[in-house]
Amino acid sequence: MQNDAFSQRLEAYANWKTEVLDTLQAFQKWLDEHEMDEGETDLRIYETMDALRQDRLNLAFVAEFSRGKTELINAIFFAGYGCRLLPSDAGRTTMCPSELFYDHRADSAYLRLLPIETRREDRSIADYKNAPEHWVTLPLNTDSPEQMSDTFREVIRTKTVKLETARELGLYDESQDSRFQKTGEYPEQVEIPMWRHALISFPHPLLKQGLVILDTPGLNALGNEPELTVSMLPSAQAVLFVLAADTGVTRSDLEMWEHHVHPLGSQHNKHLVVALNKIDTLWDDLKDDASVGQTIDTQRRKAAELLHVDEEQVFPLSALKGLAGKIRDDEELLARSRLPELEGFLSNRGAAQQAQRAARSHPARDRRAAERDARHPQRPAGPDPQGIGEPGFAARQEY
Ligand SMILES: Nc1nc2c(ncn2[C@@H]2O[C@H](COP(=O)(O)OP(=O)(O)OP(=O)(O)O)[C@@H](O)[C@H]2O)c(=O)[nH]1
Ligand SMILES: [Mg+2]
Repeated sequence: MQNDAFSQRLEAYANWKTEVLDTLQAFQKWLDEHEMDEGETDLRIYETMDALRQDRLNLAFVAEFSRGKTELINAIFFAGYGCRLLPSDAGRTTMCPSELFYDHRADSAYLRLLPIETRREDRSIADYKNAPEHWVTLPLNTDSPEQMSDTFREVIRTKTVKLETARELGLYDESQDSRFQKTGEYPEQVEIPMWRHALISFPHPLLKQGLVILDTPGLNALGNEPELTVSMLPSAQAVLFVLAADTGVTRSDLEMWEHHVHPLGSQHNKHLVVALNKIDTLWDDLKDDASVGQTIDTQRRKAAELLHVDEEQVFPLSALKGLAGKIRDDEELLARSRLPELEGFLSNRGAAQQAQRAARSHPARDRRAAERDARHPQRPAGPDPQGIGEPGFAARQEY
């Protein structure tokens, strides 16, 4: 993973956090030794340390199906495992939103799946996260990338149910059924996802440092699971919208961008990045590099115009070749995939945003802490010795 600019920056940020935490701890000890510790100062230090420990970077991948979201996640984050870790296939693949993070409280890595039938209950995914008994837990053997990639295939599982059942679960809509639109006939059986949500915890260095990745399924997912658009995406610091160079910007890409993604930038002030994936489909042995480059530039300009974003926000790349380049240690292929350009951008923005957020969060917390101090003069329970507070299953989870 030595080529991975993103992991290097995130690691640098994690090291910076550790240094600040050590300094704060030393400062507190010094105050104690000199009997200068006052309740308010003590609490301020505690809150600052807590804010640093809880700080997470949420990165969401959103796009129509088959644009290469999952392949891009594999290429940016998991090439170090030497294989395609998350399932990425032709057609509709990822069937439920999948969150990847590191659960510091769990003894070992796991994949937890929320059955699709929970859609019958009027209960949010966030609420279910506090009720582990409703999830199916599968262990992940982190020593075996093959076993992990096999287990991850659960997130693409579907099952066939009667039309009634699909309707009850809110998973059949005749206006979206092209066969019904053509023939006017309802199907007897409908294929639906097996799971509603997946939580994946494993000790990848980036996830350990507080990165949370959200992979979303393409087709209809944003309409089917309102929690995605209402809370999960708005709580991400950055949203990566993926287009494919072989299809260009289609009508459904545009619809998704205009209804679900672009508003996140304007209303929630999220950082939006566009990946123009699959540029390898434009590579042509009969053309020289310069004219292939021109074709890619034209696609990039058109995509930027249609989405009304700056051209610099659109990153032409090939996730497939980037992944292959990293796995095979082929520097030339990796450079040609242009994946490092996106990684460089993400690492600069990601680390900068985290540092800003951590710094910004202190004054308000300090005020709250001081108020609490006045009400309850005793010090709260000591900080989490593990270092990074609660993980995905805990009440702290921001989604
Ligand atoms: N040629 C080429 N194919 C790619 C690239 N990235 C992904 N693909 C292929 O495109 C198909 C879809 O990729 P996925 O990663 O499953 O796409 P997705 O956006 O996650 O799709 P859903 O999970 O269905 O929403 C797979 O066959 C990938 O191998 C790329 O850069 N170049
Ligand atoms: Mg996918």
